[in-house]
Amino acid sequence: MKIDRIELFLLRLPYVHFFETSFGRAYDRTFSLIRVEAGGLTGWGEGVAEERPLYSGETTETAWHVMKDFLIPLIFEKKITGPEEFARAASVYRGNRMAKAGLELALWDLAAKAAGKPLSALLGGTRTEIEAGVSCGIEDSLPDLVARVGSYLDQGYRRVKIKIKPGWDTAACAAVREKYPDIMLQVDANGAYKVEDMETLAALDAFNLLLVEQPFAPYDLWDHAKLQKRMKTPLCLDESILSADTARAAVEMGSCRIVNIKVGRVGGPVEAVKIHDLCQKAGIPVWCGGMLESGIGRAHNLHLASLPNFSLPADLSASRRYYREDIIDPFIELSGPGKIRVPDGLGIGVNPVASRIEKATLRREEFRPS
Ligand code: OSB
Ligand code: MG
Repeated sequence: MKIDRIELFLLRLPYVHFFETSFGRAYDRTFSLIRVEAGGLTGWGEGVAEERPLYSGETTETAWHVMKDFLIPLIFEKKITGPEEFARAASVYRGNRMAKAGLELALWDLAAKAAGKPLSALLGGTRTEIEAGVSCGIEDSLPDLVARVGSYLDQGYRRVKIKIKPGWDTAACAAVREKYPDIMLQVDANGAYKVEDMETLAALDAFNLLLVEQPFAPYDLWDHAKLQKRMKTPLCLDESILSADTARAAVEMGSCRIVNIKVGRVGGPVEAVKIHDLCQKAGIPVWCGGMLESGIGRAHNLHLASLPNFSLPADLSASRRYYREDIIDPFIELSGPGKIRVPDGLGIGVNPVASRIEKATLRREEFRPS
């Protein structure tokens, strides 16, 4: 099915509550949407590159440039119609994984709609409901943090992740554990620590955490391996895992015992499924990470998280955890305590709402084959 038209949108949506990580505090999210049209069908993807190159080296502007000047021309010139063909062709370009992923996601939604199936069926999903978790940012005070964790538990979440950084780690864990000794709890440092901090990190063993996510810099597989030897809590890598090859290296080196998979970070679902399969063979559990996506990106994550080796709760929460006016209808809701149902309609199975997208759009551009 020939692609007739591709449209890029740059959006900004305000968060219901600020989100602070070791990178800093943010009050809203700037991201891109990708819309592809073929034979009367429409596929949607979301680009998770952020305004500033903090989590990754990509930004909304570099991703726009790479999509506009390299990847979209590639689709039209090579008459690409499907996501797997796109992933193969796009691999001639290095890096820029978030740009690649946004387009590949849109092509997956389109392919599933053309096949008359939910996306999960094309990816090899086996679950109809996934375990949902919530990611809690750094707060102004420890009582604020404990109160926020409490409000998420009241809403039905069963697994909580808290962001840590030097100076907001042991005390934050102690404060949450004192009030909630038995909840499923994990922490994420977004690479904020250095080798000199091994002692502080090893002390996190005292808090019965499910995992410690990305304590060191993305490139630093070696120090993660050294730390993992000293800790009984499993380390989990997020930023470090860019591909199936880096996942294999991390697993073989013992840099982690758990892997976080995000489609944006690894270049799209084709690579994400490879990582899932490789980890499954190696006995390494994976879970689906999030980038505070809008409903479109989150729906894609739900389909991916339905694969069998996604065996730990995801960073996937209901629409209202993130945005007052999510851009899909209906909103994503908890389907039971700590659970979200995988949409069973065609493709991603959620409907983008044109008026809400328009309201949040900063820029829009459309492309057609020449
Ligand atoms: O490191 O997992 C992360 C959000 C933006 C960038 C990086 C991360 C996150 C989250 C949010 O933790 C998880 C979610 O989408 O609920
Ligand atoms: Mg993370």
